[in-house]
Amino acid sequence: MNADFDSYRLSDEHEALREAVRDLAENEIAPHAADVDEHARYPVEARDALVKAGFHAVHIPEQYGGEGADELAACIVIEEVARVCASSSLIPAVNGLGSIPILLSASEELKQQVLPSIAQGAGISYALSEREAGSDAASMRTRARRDGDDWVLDGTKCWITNAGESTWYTVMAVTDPDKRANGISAFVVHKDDPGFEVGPKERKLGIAGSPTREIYFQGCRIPGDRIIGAEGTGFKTALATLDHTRPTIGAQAVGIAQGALDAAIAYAKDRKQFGKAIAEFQGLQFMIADMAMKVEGARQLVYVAAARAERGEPNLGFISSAAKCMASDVAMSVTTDAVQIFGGAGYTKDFPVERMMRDAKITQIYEGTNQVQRMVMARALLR
Ligand code: COS
Repeated sequence: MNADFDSYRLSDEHEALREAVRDLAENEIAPHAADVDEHARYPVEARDALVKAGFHAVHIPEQYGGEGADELAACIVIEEVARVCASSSLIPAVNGLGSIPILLSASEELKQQVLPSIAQGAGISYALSEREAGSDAASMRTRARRDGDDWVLDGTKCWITNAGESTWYTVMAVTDPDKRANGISAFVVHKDDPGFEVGPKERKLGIAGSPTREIYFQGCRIPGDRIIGAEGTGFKTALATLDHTRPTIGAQAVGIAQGALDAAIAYAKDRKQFGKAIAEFQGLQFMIADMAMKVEGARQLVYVAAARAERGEPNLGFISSAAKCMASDVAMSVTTDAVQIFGGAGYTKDFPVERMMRDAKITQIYEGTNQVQRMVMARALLR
């Protein structure tokens, strides 16, 4: 583990980016958040606004037509969108998750094939999990076999965020079943490739606006050059990707928590009981102080993790898992407290905090459950 916590500094550009994304989020995303959740519909308004402003995938390098922003900037975008609508924040988050394997390990030709289209607004999903291979991702069964110059994929992936909306899918599949993790390779599949299909939408507790589906490969044939890196390196690429993206889930969690905190503060100042604003009661003041303290602590850890990932430091496992784990636990606790501060009103759909509480829950589960994060941290500490 690297003990160098000499951290990060937000530049004027980062602050300007935050201001611009917050403005867009409040004006163009927030007004639709409740409706997106209520009807479990894809947030097209958010997608269009994010693509138009170039905030849908800021991490794509300039040479592929992207913004070339650093990992801190990507976190700021996700955080600010999540502050008003967690479902919408999955657009930049999943575009990162799907494309980072390509950025880390793909040939220049494959980068040229895929990344410019992401920069222009096409979505890309990440397909690692299967029904029987969740935390134990290396036990996956989806197979890829060579056939002439092509690869042919067979199997089913599940929990695929934004499946059905994405144009591209980064897919991990077994190429050599005798080698377990070292017999897994990564591929890029296009939605129109023959033998590729998406399943029905899962019905979920939260992030209802972001479709989650199974995806099916039935003799799905893709050109040979769509393999990411060398055969057998796909699992390492998948885990190295998570080292970079777990901080972004931390950022999403921080954003959800900040949204709930902001709503709770406004409500506590407005709501009167016993002849005064409930914010004047010390019991609530202490709750609000604790919530803000946790959110700020989580934010700092997320930014440090993102800055270290950006610097390409080795052994990112500890810090990126710590950031994701801590921030998502904070999001769950802060959103639950926000509902408490709203009292009965907080339990209704008239206010956003119940949605934020439901949305927060997934951040403790996806991109590795918080139990897996603790496993990763413990391994790094005890190595
Ligand atoms: N980066 C690159 N390579 C890594 C790595 C990392 N962060 N962590 C491990 N590896 C390598 C290992 O060195 C090993 O290679 P060698 O055999 O050549 O040494 C290989 O990858 C397999 O690693 P390991 O044996 O540790 O794999 P496990 O099967 O024990 O799984 C966990 C490790 C549990 C950490 C992993 O499966 C995991 O993160 N699971 C959760 C999956 C997840 O997050 N799912 C959510 C999907 S995205 S929504």
